[in-house]
Amino acid sequence: MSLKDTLFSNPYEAVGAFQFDESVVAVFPDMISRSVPGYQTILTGIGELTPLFAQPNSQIYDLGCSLGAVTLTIRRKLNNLPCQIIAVDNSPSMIQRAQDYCAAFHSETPVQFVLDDIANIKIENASIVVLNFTLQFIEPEKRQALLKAIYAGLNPGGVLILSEKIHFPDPPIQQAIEHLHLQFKRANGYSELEISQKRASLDNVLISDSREQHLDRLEKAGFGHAEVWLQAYNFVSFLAIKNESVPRETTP
Ligand code: GEK
Repeated sequence: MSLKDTLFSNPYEAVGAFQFDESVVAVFPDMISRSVPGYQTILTGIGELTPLFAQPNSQIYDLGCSLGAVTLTIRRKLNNLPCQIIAVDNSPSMIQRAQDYCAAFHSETPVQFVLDDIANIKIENASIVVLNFTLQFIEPEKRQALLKAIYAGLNPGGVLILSEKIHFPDPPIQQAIEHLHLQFKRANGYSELEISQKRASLDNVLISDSREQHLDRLEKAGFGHAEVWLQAYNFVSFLAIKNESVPRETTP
């Protein structure tokens, strides 16, 4: 049972930079579902996409796995297709808790939990790679290289599912959609104090891009197909597919 997120309910003199530490881990499921519109629908969608793209004897990566929600969803939908899941997070408390959660559900699919920075992970023989709200925490200048490495490690026909908080270049649109997100948080019981302290804490930690920047980066990484498959206010999920290998032309 996840505890209620009350991390920012008391006034702080100075709000520190957000960290994925033990206090966050304890309230994480409650925090993410009350803060990220569309989170559950994205998990459901990732589950539905799994049988379409998982390839037998390939690897599936959940990068920035937190408590392993994506890993568990994918594992359920693999239906014992022989694959290995690699779940990575650089927060020791997250990885520890993810391992405990995962062990509570029986499955034939092996999951390897790795405590490391995703920049150090070699992606290989991959059919599905998921970055579910993780890229936004990576330094912007390192994002393109990470997507390139993911593209290189995907098998032909493999996919990257990338979910992110985005911003909009047009200020009136940004303001209106930001308002919708604020209303979502208020409706989920967050006070004005909690909202403003959390925002200050995430400042310079969560650095968002626009939809266009993401699509441009995916194209530059090599993906032949990329599109938004779900958007809830300023939260989107992209599906990017690596082209099937085309048969080499035979010389007549
Ligand atoms: C979910 N995917 O529930 N290397 C590894 N992990 C990192 C790094 C990094 N460089 N930077 C941040 N993280 C999950 C939700 S949460 C999203 C993902 C959120 C990890 C960080 O420790 C945290 O667990 C996760 O990325 C981001 O579907 O809290 O908004």
